[in-house]
Amino acid sequence: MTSQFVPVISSTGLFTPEESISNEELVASYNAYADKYNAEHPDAEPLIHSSVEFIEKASGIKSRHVVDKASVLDPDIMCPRLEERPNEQVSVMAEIGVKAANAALAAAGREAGAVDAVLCAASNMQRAYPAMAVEIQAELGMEEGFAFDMNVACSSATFGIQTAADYVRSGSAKSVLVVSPEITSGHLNWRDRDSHFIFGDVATAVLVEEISIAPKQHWEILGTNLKTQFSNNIRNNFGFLNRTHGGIEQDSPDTDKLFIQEGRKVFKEVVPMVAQMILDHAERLGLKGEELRRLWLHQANAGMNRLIAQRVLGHEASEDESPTVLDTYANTSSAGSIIAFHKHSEDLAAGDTGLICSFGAGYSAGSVFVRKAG
Ligand code: CO8
Repeated sequence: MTSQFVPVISSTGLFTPEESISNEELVASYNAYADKYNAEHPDAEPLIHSSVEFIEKASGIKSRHVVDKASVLDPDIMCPRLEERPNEQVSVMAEIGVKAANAALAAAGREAGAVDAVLCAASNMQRAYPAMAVEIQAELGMEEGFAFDMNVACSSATFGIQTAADYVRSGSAKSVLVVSPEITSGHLNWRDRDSHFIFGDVATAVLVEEISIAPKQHWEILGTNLKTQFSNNIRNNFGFLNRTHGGIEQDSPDTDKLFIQEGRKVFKEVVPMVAQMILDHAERLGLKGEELRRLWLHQANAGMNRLIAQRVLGHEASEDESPTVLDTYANTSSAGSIIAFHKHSEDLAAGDTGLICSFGAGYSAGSVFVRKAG
């Protein structure tokens, strides 16, 4: 039986930190660290320099936004330094999440008081509890409703969109904010040559609402689909039980309590898995790949997106068909496909169909087919 309640995307919001690090600046910092390490550890395996050319060719990334540039680039620190805040002050992740949420609310002309639920869907949470989502709910001034955190790594936002759409379909909410603050610079090992270039900081928000209250300019949600399949190839073993193991060295260059991955394996395994998932989902919805006007894919690697888009569309995708924001944002985990959608969707015409798709650790993947109303 189909529901009488129809979920749509009313609007999106984006918050971008002001500071940005170019590949040139990043590589100079890493190389200074490597030179210092090699001088201080003459008997150890020497660290090899990183390279601007490699980073751009292997990933498509040219720069990334961060919340604290100076400390990340300081070869003696190589980690953002954010002052601990008292409990009475809003946490930094909730703060940037609220900025993105307010942008989404303003775009839809919606008062926060009319929102029923906030899902904070991100790869890393500020703390175990109270939930960031509840803090965001309070900061927005919502006196009613409910909020909770959910983490599906890079796929958090699409998992959040399906969860929000299901709440709307079931009648338990009419207006749901999916907020994705990502301070990935906090969990990136800036001393690891293989991955120091990959991530950036940002926050996004998606407002999912019942069609009867949505603005005229909205996106129909034609269908959502989620998939998970266990893999050890992308891990972050940071957790509350770390202290029970004895001795944590958060700043150690070989720590697995920060982001680690087998990037090659991820590339090879995730491309076919995601392309097939999209095609199967499209078929179930009676859609053909070549009918899709635009793909807003997860922003991890330009080469991955090129291959996935080609398999889905049946031809090499143009920048117009599969836009990238990797060059200036890098991988922002769950926020990537939402940034692409936010920045590259206004020009589409009523009736155009597109796909928001994320993939990442877990493995996890989510597809959301949308059609512009109007
Ligand atoms: N500079 C110069 N050379 C380098 C560098 C560098 N920085 N790094 C590696 N190289 C060299 C290697 O040493 C190697 O040399 P050789 O051939 O002589 O051995 C050569 O370059 C090739 O190395 P790789 O095989 O590693 O390079 P790839 O071409 O595979 O590119 C990538 C590496 C870019 C990492 C690529 O594999 C990739 O993008 N893979 C997919 C990654 C991906 O999608 N990951 C998903 C992660 S997102 C997620 O879900 C996690 C969420 C958590 C986010 C929060 C944490 C911060």
